[in-house]
Amino acid sequence: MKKINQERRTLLKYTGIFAAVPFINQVLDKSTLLAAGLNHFTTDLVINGEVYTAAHWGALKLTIKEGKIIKSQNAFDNLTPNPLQNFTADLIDGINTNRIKAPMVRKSYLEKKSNHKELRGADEWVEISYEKAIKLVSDEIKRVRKQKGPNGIYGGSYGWKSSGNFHNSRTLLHRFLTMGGGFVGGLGDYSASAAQVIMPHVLGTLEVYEQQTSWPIVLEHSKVVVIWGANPMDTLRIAWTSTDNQGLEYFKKLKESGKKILCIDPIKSNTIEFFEDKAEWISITPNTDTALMLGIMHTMLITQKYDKNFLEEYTEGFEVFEKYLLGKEDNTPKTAKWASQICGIPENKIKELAKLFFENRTMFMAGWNMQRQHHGEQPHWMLVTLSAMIGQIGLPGGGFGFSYHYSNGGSPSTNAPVIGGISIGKVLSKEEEKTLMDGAELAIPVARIADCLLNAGKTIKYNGREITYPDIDLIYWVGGNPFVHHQDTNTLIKAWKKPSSVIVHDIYWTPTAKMADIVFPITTPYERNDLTMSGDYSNLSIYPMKQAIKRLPKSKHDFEVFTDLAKACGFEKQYTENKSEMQWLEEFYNTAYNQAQKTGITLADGNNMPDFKTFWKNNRPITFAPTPEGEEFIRYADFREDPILNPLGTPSGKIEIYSKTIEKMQYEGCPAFPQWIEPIEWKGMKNPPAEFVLVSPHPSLRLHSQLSNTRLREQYAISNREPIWINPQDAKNKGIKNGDIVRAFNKRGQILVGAVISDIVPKGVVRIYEGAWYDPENPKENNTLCKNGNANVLTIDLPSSELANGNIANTAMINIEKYKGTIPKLTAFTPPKGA
Ligand code: PGD
Repeated sequence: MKKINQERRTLLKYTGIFAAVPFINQVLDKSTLLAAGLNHFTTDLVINGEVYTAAHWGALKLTIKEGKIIKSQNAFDNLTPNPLQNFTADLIDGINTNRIKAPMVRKSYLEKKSNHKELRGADEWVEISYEKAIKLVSDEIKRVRKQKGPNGIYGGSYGWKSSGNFHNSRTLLHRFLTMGGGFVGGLGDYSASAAQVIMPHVLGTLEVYEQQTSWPIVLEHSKVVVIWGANPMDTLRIAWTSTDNQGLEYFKKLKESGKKILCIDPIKSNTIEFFEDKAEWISITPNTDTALMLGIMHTMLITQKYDKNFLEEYTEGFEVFEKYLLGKEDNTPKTAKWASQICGIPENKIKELAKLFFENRTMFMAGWNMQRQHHGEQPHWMLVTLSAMIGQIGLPGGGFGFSYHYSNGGSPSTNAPVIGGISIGKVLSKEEEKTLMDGAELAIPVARIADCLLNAGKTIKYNGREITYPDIDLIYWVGGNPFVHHQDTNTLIKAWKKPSSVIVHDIYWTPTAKMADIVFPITTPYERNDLTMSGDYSNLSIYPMKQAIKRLPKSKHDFEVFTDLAKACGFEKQYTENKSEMQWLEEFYNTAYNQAQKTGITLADGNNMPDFKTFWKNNRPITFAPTPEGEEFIRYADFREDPILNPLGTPSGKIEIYSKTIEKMQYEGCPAFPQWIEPIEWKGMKNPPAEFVLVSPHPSLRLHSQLSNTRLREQYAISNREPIWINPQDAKNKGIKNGDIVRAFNKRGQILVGAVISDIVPKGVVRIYEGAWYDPENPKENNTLCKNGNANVLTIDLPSSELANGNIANTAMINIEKYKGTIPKLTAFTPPKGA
């Protein structure tokens, strides 16, 4: 009976949300798009009407007038507005029309001047024909392969690219490089590398990319919700596939639920502002979360308010951790007072938290910023340990979740069949296959790229094995922006000058494109056809991504470029499988359609899933309903119910508070149980190298560096620079006023930023969002000023520890001063000379 009601409730709810999608206009004009180069694809274009597509920032309804996008809005009118969705038209041109409009080569690369590598980022560019670009690139790839084998080509090419299961630039590159004989890839990602490596040792899963206890369960059962170092109001505007928009709706419900909500964060983020007086902001000193957790646990231990039975039955190694907590060996009990001195939260508050968490059903919703730090393996491990002491893991509304802030984790899973996507294929030559038996040998931890380029032959440790850096002679980058996302830009510049060739595909003249030798002009997602699912955890909908407008005359799909390179290298047929864009899409869709046919899965409104032709013609998203199991999902409930029958994937089958595997590794920076370890730079250190802690979280009005080149920038730029938030007291001491241009600097570099004076940041801390396009004042000079304010010019390029080698973007100290020099003209969004 309960089940029937629930299914009905679910059905009504979801047909309700998506009923707002209006009928779609007819295709008014049929036009054939001829790709300017060697491949031809055809599709129908709407000239006046509406087109549905999608981006990381959700399903979009585009209004088209005379072939141009005149309006862009959320496809579902009844959902929380998402400001990222309204600037699609700007993406077609970009500020200063910074599209890459033709294949281009750096002048001195073309002329092969001896110092050509030194001129990367400072040279003139020359347009060449597409055919010539294909020849240049294919010849160079053949040369490097012959001389250095697959180890000479770096194709890790990290980045968020665009949504879409076919025009997936990174996979398309990997497909080309794999079929051609292999390449050096990247291990992990910039998002959650430290957690991804430590969590399997502790819980047997990646944890950060797993479904969370469902929101309906949290709303029903949790009494206390702790948002720990996360800013879902901003980060839920986007998702890896395409946002299903549900997370923000659930946070709205949480706000009105009357539950105790705590936000532990150095900064009063947009999420904390959103909760108004419904949440308590606990401002913590950056980089000290593990110390706070220890103080809470010590209090629990000495007040005997912790769950001994849970620890005994479900965990391994608490007795060793207990000794550490009590300071038996280091003479430092991790008391609330000890923790308070490190994390800046009053001792009494820490004690109060210990009692509150133990006595109430508590859900920790933790973000990833605290693991993007020096010793970033520790905070998540410590939070799992704290949750184990509380003993609510596997109970409804209790325990921890590391993905409520990302891609709508906790939105109930549907039974949607999953669409296919382009694959990396396999090595074609038997000879090369032999050298690629262990693909992992050919990958480096993704954030070690600069270290690898600078130190070929160096051996590093990584999660139980050793990796010797290959000697990279060619970099191929698509769908990412390392001159924005990588830490310590000035070191990256030095490293980038090592290889003989750098090839980049991008839509725009990004700082990374400007640092290349050869660039290909790529179409925007609105100039091609694709498909995506929404909701990385819920699998809620399948979105058509219909081409909205004609492409620029010389631009190419990544797929076309790789097809022509594959042709030049002799494997075009294997690369394309003789399929066109629309044939691939039909095949991907049919993977899901056939599954639905076989299993009888229907849409949320009870209708059958349409066949591909109908789906494409209808031009509207299709949506599936959550299953009762999805609605009632409680993470680790089965393990809790029977840890013998449902053990975790750890060596002991239990939660490993002490890991013998890690003990054996004997790694620098990652001991065998979670600990407070001083980071390389932090506020409480003895001789701080600078005055302020820099926090560089994900931005509110763009996705990393994407959307920077739209008018959204007008909403946040200060004096035409990236903003820096400074506490009023600090600003007064430095003589800085709102709107002033500030030089932020340390031994790694210097940037210009625009001052926002606000008490949302505590004294001694400043915030600069990551994602501002690097804009060097004099590209020929070492350590030149970044005119636009890219935070990563100031961050540290060191590994989290020898275990995970994650990036430590959020461990850094800087100085600030009012800028007194001549204010240089911003050129971040201006194409380079010759383009
Ligand atoms: P994006 O801005 O998304 O950033 O770094 P990432 O490189 O992913 O870059 C995507 C690029 O792909 C853009 O240049 C875009 O134009 C291009 N692109 C889009 N679509 C296509 C396409 O179809 N084809 C091609 N060829 N190109 C395309 C993000 C990274 O930054 C991440 S994930 C994290 S989590 C890190 N976070 C931080 C942080 O918190 N703090 C700091 N300081 N630094 C960070 N860096 C990391």
